[in-house]
Amino acid sequence: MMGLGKEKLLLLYKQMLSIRLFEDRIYQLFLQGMIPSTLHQYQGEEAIAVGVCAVLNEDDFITSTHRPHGHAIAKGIPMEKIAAELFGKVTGCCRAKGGSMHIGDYSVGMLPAIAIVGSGIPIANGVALAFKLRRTKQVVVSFFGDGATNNGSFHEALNMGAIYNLPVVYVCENNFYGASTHISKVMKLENIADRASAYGIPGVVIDGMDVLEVYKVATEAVSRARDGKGPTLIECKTYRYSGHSRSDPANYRSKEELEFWKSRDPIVLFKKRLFELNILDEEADKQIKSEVEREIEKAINFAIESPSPPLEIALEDVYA
Ligand SMILES: Cc1ncc(C[n+]2csc(CCOP(=O)(O)OP(=O)(O)O)c2C)c(N)n1
Ligand SMILES: [Mg+2]
Repeated sequence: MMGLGKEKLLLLYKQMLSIRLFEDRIYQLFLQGMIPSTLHQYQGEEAIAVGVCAVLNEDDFITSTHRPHGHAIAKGIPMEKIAAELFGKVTGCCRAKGGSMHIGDYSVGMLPAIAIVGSGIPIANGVALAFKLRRTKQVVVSFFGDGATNNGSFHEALNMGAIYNLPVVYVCENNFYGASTHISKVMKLENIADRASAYGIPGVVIDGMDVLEVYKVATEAVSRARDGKGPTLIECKTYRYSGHSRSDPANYRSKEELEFWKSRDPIVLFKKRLFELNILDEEADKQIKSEVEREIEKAINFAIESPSPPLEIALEDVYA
């Protein structure tokens, strides 16, 4: 299966499940008032973060958005550090200075997430330019939404990435909405990937619900970037099951639309595939699920028991 062994396939499955169950559990805790501020959740989009990050080395970097929990888990930030950050605890990956929308950890190659829509793309270029000048062979992946591709920053960044042949891959998570606005109201193109041709780089449309397809296309794009051949734009068609943020009931979309996408759930589809390949059965599936649940509970307990940040650190990490 695309050079992927049984262990790696099961790891992809476990990571997708970790993101789904982590997000579901975090939502419950949010409803209990245990998490300050709002959340932008990743349920439904798991195959993208997992399929792409599975191709990357630990010292490759990603940039993320206001919807970063899935990217963080897939890039390898321990769930303890993510949960603690969400709870505003000093043991969080940004020592409680980031919160949900700024999750990141340099030690595993994730820049603190950038919630200004579209702004992560030029920043990814900057990191990629540094890698290029240092000749390190590291690659950067920039994740962003469909909405971000209507920002000037997207267009400037793609042009610049193209002309400098930067080692960067642009991954668009097209979930068809920017907040409450359907994509058809803000874009005449059917495929965002078509925009790549304006900058002379490859643009590919893929099924963002199929983790193996994501993995395959990301493998090609990352190799291309690593070999100095420049960027690729990958458009992943996907859907977010939640509203835009947790204060959004998503009344602007139909039940049928949501049901359609849920019938193509990335985890269910991949589970079916693994069953067919005799890599997974009900027993093993149960085991993986309970292992994931245990890890999540451990992470949440760690977050709850961790101390709040001391006042003294408020002025640390501040440039003057
Ligand atoms: C420059 C800028 N404009 C507006 C916002 C408010 N805002 C936050 S997320 C969002 C929608 C982004 O949609 P998309 O890029 O498709 O990402 P998705 O939420 O669908 O993952 C908006 C308008 C912002 N954070 N930054
Ligand atoms: Mg969107």
